[in-house]
Amino acid sequence: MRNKLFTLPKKILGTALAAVLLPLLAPTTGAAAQAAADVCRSGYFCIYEHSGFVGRYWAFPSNVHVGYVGDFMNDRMTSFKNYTTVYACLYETANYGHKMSPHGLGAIPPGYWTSNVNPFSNDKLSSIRFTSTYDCD
Ligand SMILES: [Ca+2]
Repeated sequence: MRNKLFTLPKKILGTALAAVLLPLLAPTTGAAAQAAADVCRSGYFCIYEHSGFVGRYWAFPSNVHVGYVGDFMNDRMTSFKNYTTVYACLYETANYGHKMSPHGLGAIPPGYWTSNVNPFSNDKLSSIRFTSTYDCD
């Protein structure tokens, strides 16, 4: 009986939190991404499924390395924006294997973006490591 009294407020709180958090976590896709002026925010490395920053989208904060970009984005990246203050190293396999060199770069500098990666890097990204130096090794 006592437990039920405490169950209700938790449920209400959980629902309220979900209502606030879910829109933040939901990826922007397709037409929604095209309509947005720029969905990538400062402090994030953003990857997009297609050229021109459209299609599936995901944003990664630079304070956490990304050992795997997730099934939703794996082997799909065609354009990206580095809106972080650090370099980003991109890899073809999970856990930082087989370094990629989009546009011949050793690392993606802070502020750099491309609307269409080179064919050797297209649809291959699986992991991302952030570093304060240009060296990805
Ligand atoms: Ca793609």
